[in-house]
Amino acid sequence: MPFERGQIGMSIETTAEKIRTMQIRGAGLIARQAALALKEFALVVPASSIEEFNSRMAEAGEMLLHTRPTAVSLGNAVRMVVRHKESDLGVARAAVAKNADEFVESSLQAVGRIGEIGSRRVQSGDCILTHCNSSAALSVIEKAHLEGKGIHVIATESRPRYQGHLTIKRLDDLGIDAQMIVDSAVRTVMNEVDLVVVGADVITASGSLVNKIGTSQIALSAHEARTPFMVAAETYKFSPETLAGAPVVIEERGPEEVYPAYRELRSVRIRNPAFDVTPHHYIDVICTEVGAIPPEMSYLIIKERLGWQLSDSL
Ligand code: RI2
Repeated sequence: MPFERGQIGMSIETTAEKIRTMQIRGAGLIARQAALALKEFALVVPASSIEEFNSRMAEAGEMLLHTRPTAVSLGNAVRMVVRHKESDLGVARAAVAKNADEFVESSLQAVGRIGEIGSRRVQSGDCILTHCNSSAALSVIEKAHLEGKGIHVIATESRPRYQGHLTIKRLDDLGIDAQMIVDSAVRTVMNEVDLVVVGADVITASGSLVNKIGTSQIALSAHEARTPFMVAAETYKFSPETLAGAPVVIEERGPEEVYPAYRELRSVRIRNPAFDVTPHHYIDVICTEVGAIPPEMSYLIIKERLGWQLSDSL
């Protein structure tokens, strides 16, 4: 019998709720926190057989997956953590815990490595525009700053949740020369920008980018101004499901985030799509922990790094 709400394990429910309400946010961080919640759950969940254990783990994974429907990082993390070939219950618990620790460690290393790889493309004195709050994009910016490149940064505020405030706080802590603009000022400043660097929630098999709402407008503006557009993304943000052409679900969040008095409206509906799609031909390079690739090579990441074949997605 499946677990009822309240029984699935505090770590899973609490983590799921924090991810849903964005107290924990950012595609990489939610994946790491989900992995740690699965580890905790695997070590304590009551199970009398390996089959029962596997089915409990699958249920817990499902609960985490449904919190942020767009984030493929969650799906990839859950798959990597719950996968094991053990038949002994105790050994299986330990295997899942080890998978989780390895995922977290490799995820953190990936963010650092992306900084090193991405910063090679930053020139001295560059003005970098970034959107929302991406630890991978900030890793590139931080590394370029630490290398003494004398960069400056323009950060968007990123309505409706103002993740740009987190970005400018980090830039300020690092002592990086930066400015914040409203999202609609991007085109006005684009001629001052040498490089756009953004993070990713999903990279599709064709190399298109799903990222915070507003990213595609920035890419269009960069394209018009001939400004290079870089994506910083760990390989677990590439979507195997898109190999078979599965569409990426774009999360629509509540109207209160955009217009708190929405209940007073009679004929107007507030829409709040959280992400948008930037076609691959607006992207110059995707910096991953295994190297910088043109977006058109995304299929190879899914095949060789994530181990998916076309036949897996039939
Ligand atoms: P890192 C965020 O989503 C932003 O869209 C950001 O670009 C992306 O996750 C990647 O973030 P949200 O959780 O993993 O704010 O690079 O909706 O930190």
